[in-house]
Amino acid sequence: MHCSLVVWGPIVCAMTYDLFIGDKAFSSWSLRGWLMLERFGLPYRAHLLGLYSGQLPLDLLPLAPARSVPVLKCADGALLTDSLAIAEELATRHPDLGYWPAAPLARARARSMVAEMHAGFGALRQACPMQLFHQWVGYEPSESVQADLERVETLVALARAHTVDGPWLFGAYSLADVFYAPLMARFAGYGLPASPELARYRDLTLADPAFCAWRADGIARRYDPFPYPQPLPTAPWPDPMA
Ligand SMILES: N[C@@H](CCC(=O)N[C@@H](CS)C(=O)NCC(=O)O)C(=O)O
Repeated sequence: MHCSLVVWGPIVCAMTYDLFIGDKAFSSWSLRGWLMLERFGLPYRAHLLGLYSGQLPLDLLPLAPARSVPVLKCADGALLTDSLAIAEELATRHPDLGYWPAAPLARARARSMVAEMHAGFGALRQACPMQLFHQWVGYEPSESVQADLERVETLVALARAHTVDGPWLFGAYSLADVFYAPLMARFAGYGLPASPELARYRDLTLADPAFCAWRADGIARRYDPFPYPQPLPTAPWPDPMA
Protein backbone atom coordinates (compact mmCIF):
# COMPACT_ATOMS: atom_id res chain seq x y z
CA MET A 1 0.00 0.00 0.00
CA HIS A 2 1.56 3.34 -1.00
CA CYS A 3 0.48 5.24 2.09
CA SER A 4 1.87 8.32 3.68
CA LEU A 5 1.63 8.06 7.41
CA VAL A 6 0.85 10.97 9.67
CA VAL A 7 0.78 10.62 13.41
CA TRP A 8 -1.13 13.35 15.14
CA GLY A 9 -1.36 14.37 18.74
CA PRO A 10 0.93 14.57 21.71
CA ILE A 11 0.32 10.97 22.77
CA VAL A 12 -0.34 8.07 20.47
CA CYS A 13 -2.08 5.71 22.84
CA ALA A 14 -3.81 2.35 22.68
CA MET A 15 -7.03 3.91 21.43
CA THR A 16 -5.40 5.52 18.40
CA TYR A 17 -7.57 5.33 15.30
CA ASP A 18 -6.39 4.50 11.79
CA LEU A 19 -8.09 6.64 9.18
CA PHE A 20 -7.78 5.83 5.49
CA ILE A 21 -8.40 8.79 3.22
CA GLY A 22 -8.12 9.88 -0.42
CA ASP A 23 -6.43 12.86 -2.07
CA LYS A 24 -7.02 15.83 0.18
CA ALA A 25 -7.61 18.35 -2.61
CA PHE A 26 -10.49 16.31 -4.01
CA SER A 27 -11.91 13.79 -1.54
CA SER A 28 -14.86 15.46 0.15
CA TRP A 29 -15.90 12.37 2.12
CA SER A 30 -12.33 11.94 3.36
CA LEU A 31 -12.32 15.54 4.58
CA ARG A 32 -15.40 14.72 6.64
CA GLY A 33 -13.80 11.61 8.17
CA TRP A 34 -10.65 13.54 8.99
CA LEU A 35 -12.48 16.50 10.57
CA MET A 36 -14.30 14.03 12.85
CA LEU A 37 -10.97 13.04 14.40
CA GLU A 38 -8.87 16.18 14.02
CA ARG A 39 -11.52 18.69 15.06
CA PHE A 40 -12.58 16.71 18.15
CA GLY A 41 -9.04 16.05 19.37
CA LEU A 42 -8.87 12.29 18.96
CA PRO A 43 -5.50 10.59 18.31
CA TYR A 44 -5.18 9.03 14.88
CA ARG A 45 -2.87 7.89 12.13
CA ALA A 46 -3.91 9.00 8.65
CA HIS A 47 -3.14 6.76 5.67
CA LEU A 48 -3.41 8.33 2.25
CA LEU A 49 -4.70 6.14 -0.58
CA GLY A 50 -4.38 7.51 -4.12
CA LEU A 51 -7.81 8.04 -5.68
CA TYR A 52 -6.27 8.35 -9.14
CA SER A 53 -3.53 5.74 -8.81
CA GLY A 54 -5.62 3.09 -10.54
CA GLN A 55 -5.10 0.75 -7.62
CA LEU A 56 -7.57 1.97 -5.03
CA PRO A 57 -9.48 -1.35 -5.08
CA LEU A 58 -6.19 -3.17 -4.36
CA ASP A 59 -5.26 -0.74 -1.59
CA LEU A 60 -8.68 -1.29 -0.03
CA LEU A 61 -8.40 -5.10 -0.03
CA PRO A 62 -6.94 -5.28 3.50
CA LEU A 63 -9.91 -3.16 4.62
CA ALA A 64 -12.60 -5.39 3.07
CA PRO A 65 -15.49 -4.90 2.65
CA ALA A 66 -14.57 -1.21 2.22
CA ARG A 67 -14.85 0.02 -1.35
CA SER A 68 -14.38 3.75 -0.84
CA VAL A 69 -12.70 6.19 1.51
CA PRO A 70 -12.88 7.24 4.28
CA VAL A 71 -12.44 4.07 6.30
CA LEU A 72 -11.89 4.11 10.05
CA LYS A 73 -10.24 1.25 11.89
CA CYS A 74 -10.63 1.34 15.65
CA ALA A 75 -8.01 -0.06 18.02
CA ASP A 76 -10.38 -2.90 18.98
CA GLY A 77 -10.61 -3.94 15.32
CA ALA A 78 -13.99 -2.38 14.51
CA LEU A 79 -14.06 -1.20 10.91
CA LEU A 80 -16.29 1.64 9.68
CA THR A 81 -16.55 1.95 5.90
CA ASP A 82 -18.76 5.01 5.43
CA SER A 83 -18.56 8.59 6.69
CA LEU A 84 -21.96 8.55 8.39
CA ALA A 85 -21.14 5.26 10.10
CA ILE A 86 -17.85 6.77 11.30
CA ALA A 87 -19.71 9.79 12.65
CA GLU A 88 -22.25 7.73 14.58
CA GLU A 89 -19.61 5.36 15.95
CA LEU A 90 -17.35 8.18 17.17
CA ALA A 91 -20.32 9.98 18.72
CA THR A 92 -21.27 6.76 20.54
CA ARG A 93 -17.73 5.98 21.69
CA HIS A 94 -17.02 9.56 22.82
CA PRO A 95 -20.29 10.93 24.21
CA ASP A 96 -18.50 13.77 26.01
CA LEU A 97 -16.90 15.31 22.92
CA GLY A 98 -20.00 17.12 21.68
CA TYR A 99 -20.28 15.47 18.29
CA TRP A 100 -24.01 16.22 18.32
CA PRO A 101 -25.61 19.29 19.91
CA ALA A 102 -26.76 18.49 23.45
CA ALA A 103 -30.19 20.13 23.21
CA PRO A 104 -32.73 17.65 21.81
CA LEU A 105 -34.33 20.01 19.29
CA ALA A 106 -30.98 21.19 17.92
CA ARG A 107 -29.74 17.59 17.86
CA ALA A 108 -32.75 16.54 15.81
CA ARG A 109 -32.11 19.30 13.30
CA ALA A 110 -28.39 18.51 13.15
CA ARG A 111 -29.02 14.81 12.58
CA SER A 112 -31.52 15.61 9.84
CA MET A 113 -29.10 17.99 8.13
CA VAL A 114 -26.30 15.45 8.24
CA ALA A 115 -28.50 12.64 6.93
CA GLU A 116 -29.73 14.85 4.11
CA MET A 117 -26.18 15.83 3.21
CA HIS A 118 -25.11 12.21 3.18
CA ALA A 119 -28.03 11.06 1.05
CA GLY A 120 -28.78 14.08 -1.10
CA PHE A 121 -27.47 17.11 -2.96
CA GLY A 122 -26.72 14.85 -5.91
CA ALA A 123 -26.92 17.57 -8.56
CA LEU A 124 -24.55 19.88 -6.70
CA ARG A 125 -22.11 17.10 -5.92
CA GLN A 126 -22.13 15.82 -9.48
CA ALA A 127 -21.77 19.22 -11.15
CA CYS A 128 -19.27 20.73 -8.72
CA PRO A 129 -16.81 18.09 -7.50
CA MET A 130 -14.78 19.42 -4.59
CA GLN A 131 -11.43 20.88 -5.63
CA LEU A 132 -9.39 23.09 -3.34
CA PHE A 133 -6.91 24.58 -5.81
CA HIS A 134 -8.66 27.63 -7.23
CA GLN A 135 -12.00 29.20 -8.06
CA TRP A 136 -13.58 28.50 -11.42
CA VAL A 137 -14.73 31.85 -12.82
CA GLY A 138 -18.10 32.19 -14.53
CA TYR A 139 -19.61 28.89 -13.41
CA GLU A 140 -23.37 28.95 -14.12
CA PRO A 141 -25.44 26.62 -11.90
CA SER A 142 -28.07 24.56 -13.72
CA GLU A 143 -31.65 24.53 -12.46
CA SER A 144 -31.09 21.35 -10.45
CA VAL A 145 -27.88 22.73 -8.92
CA GLN A 146 -29.75 25.95 -8.14
CA ALA A 147 -32.40 23.91 -6.33
CA ASP A 148 -29.68 22.26 -4.21
CA LEU A 149 -28.18 25.67 -3.42
CA GLU A 150 -31.57 26.94 -2.27
CA ARG A 151 -31.93 23.89 -0.07
CA VAL A 152 -28.55 24.61 1.55
CA GLU A 153 -29.67 28.18 2.20
CA THR A 154 -32.89 26.92 3.82
CA LEU A 155 -31.11 24.43 6.07
CA VAL A 156 -28.36 26.79 7.17
CA ALA A 157 -30.88 29.55 7.90
CA LEU A 158 -33.00 27.13 9.93
CA ALA A 159 -30.00 25.92 11.92
CA ARG A 160 -28.87 29.45 12.65
CA ALA A 161 -32.36 30.77 13.45
CA HIS A 162 -32.36 28.90 16.75
CA THR A 163 -28.65 29.26 17.52
CA VAL A 164 -27.46 31.99 19.84
CA ASP A 165 -24.37 30.64 21.55
CA GLY A 166 -21.66 30.32 18.91
CA PRO A 167 -20.77 30.89 15.25
CA TRP A 168 -21.20 27.34 13.94
CA LEU A 169 -24.44 25.85 12.63
CA PHE A 170 -25.64 24.88 16.08
CA GLY A 171 -23.38 27.15 18.12
CA ALA A 172 -20.46 24.90 19.04
CA TYR A 173 -18.72 22.95 16.26
CA SER A 174 -20.61 19.70 15.63
CA LEU A 175 -21.02 16.91 13.11
CA ALA A 176 -23.30 19.20 11.12
CA ASP A 177 -20.31 21.47 10.47
CA VAL A 178 -18.18 18.46 9.56
CA PHE A 179 -20.66 17.35 6.93
CA TYR A 180 -21.22 20.81 5.45
CA ALA A 181 -17.51 21.79 5.27
CA PRO A 182 -16.93 20.26 1.80
CA LEU A 183 -20.07 21.96 0.61
CA MET A 184 -18.69 25.33 1.73
CA ALA A 185 -15.52 24.46 -0.20
CA ARG A 186 -17.68 23.98 -3.29
CA PHE A 187 -19.20 27.44 -2.78
CA ALA A 188 -15.63 28.77 -2.80
CA GLY A 189 -14.29 26.63 -5.62
CA TYR A 190 -17.12 27.43 -8.03
CA GLY A 191 -17.99 30.97 -6.87
CA LEU A 192 -21.53 29.83 -6.04
CA PRO A 193 -24.03 32.52 -5.01
CA ALA A 194 -24.59 32.83 -1.27
CA SER A 195 -26.77 34.95 1.01
CA PRO A 196 -24.95 37.09 3.61
CA GLU A 197 -25.61 34.47 6.34
CA LEU A 198 -24.38 31.62 4.16
CA ALA A 199 -21.35 33.68 3.07
CA ARG A 200 -20.53 34.28 6.75
CA TYR A 201 -20.74 30.55 7.44
CA ARG A 202 -18.73 29.70 4.29
CA ASP A 203 -15.94 32.08 5.34
CA LEU A 204 -15.94 30.71 8.89
CA THR A 205 -15.52 27.22 7.47
CA LEU A 206 -12.78 28.24 5.04
CA ALA A 207 -10.85 30.10 7.77
CA ASP A 208 -11.00 27.19 10.22
CA PRO A 209 -7.37 26.19 10.97
CA ALA A 210 -8.15 22.49 10.53
CA PHE A 211 -9.66 23.09 7.09
CA CYS A 212 -6.71 25.35 6.13
CA ALA A 213 -4.22 22.65 7.17
CA TRP A 214 -6.09 20.02 5.15
CA ARG A 215 -6.20 22.27 2.09
CA ALA A 216 -2.50 23.20 2.36
CA ASP A 217 -1.59 19.50 2.34
CA GLY A 218 -3.96 18.83 -0.54
CA ILE A 219 -2.71 21.52 -2.89
CA ALA A 220 0.93 20.68 -2.20
CA ARG A 221 0.46 17.87 -4.74
CA ARG A 222 0.30 18.64 -8.45
CA TYR A 223 -2.16 16.93 -10.80
CA ASP A 224 -1.70 16.57 -14.54
CA PRO A 225 -4.27 16.09 -15.91
CA PHE A 226 -6.45 17.96 -13.43
CA PRO A 227 -9.06 15.42 -12.24
CA TYR A 228 -12.22 17.49 -12.70
CA PRO A 229 -11.63 20.08 -15.42
CA GLN A 230 -14.09 22.83 -16.32
CA PRO A 231 -14.04 24.86 -19.54
CA LEU A 232 -13.57 28.01 -17.48
CA PRO A 233 -10.78 30.37 -16.42
CA THR A 234 -9.55 30.25 -12.84
CA ALA A 235 -8.97 32.83 -10.12
CA PRO A 236 -7.08 32.34 -6.85
CA TRP A 237 -8.84 30.44 -4.09
CA PRO A 238 -10.86 33.04 -2.15
CA ASP A 239 -9.15 33.97 1.09
CA PRO A 240 -11.82 34.71 3.72
CA MET A 241 -9.23 36.61 5.79
CA ALA A 242 -8.39 39.04 2.94
N1 LIG B 1 -21.05 6.97 1.15
C1 LIG B 1 -19.61 7.02 1.24
C2 LIG B 1 -19.05 7.70 0.01
C3 LIG B 1 -17.54 7.63 -0.04
C4 LIG B 1 -16.96 7.98 -1.42
O1 LIG B 1 -17.68 8.05 -2.42
N2 LIG B 1 -15.66 8.20 -1.44
C5 LIG B 1 -14.96 8.49 -2.69
C6 LIG B 1 -13.88 9.54 -2.48
S1 LIG B 1 -14.54 11.11 -1.98
C7 LIG B 1 -14.26 7.26 -3.17
O2 LIG B 1 -13.69 6.52 -2.39
N3 LIG B 1 -14.26 7.06 -4.47
C8 LIG B 1 -13.55 5.98 -5.08
C9 LIG B 1 -14.44 4.95 -5.66
O3 LIG B 1 -15.65 4.99 -5.41
O4 LIG B 1 -13.90 4.10 -6.36
C10 LIG B 1 -19.23 7.77 2.54
O5 LIG B 1 -20.09 8.52 3.05
O6 LIG B 1 -18.14 7.58 3.07
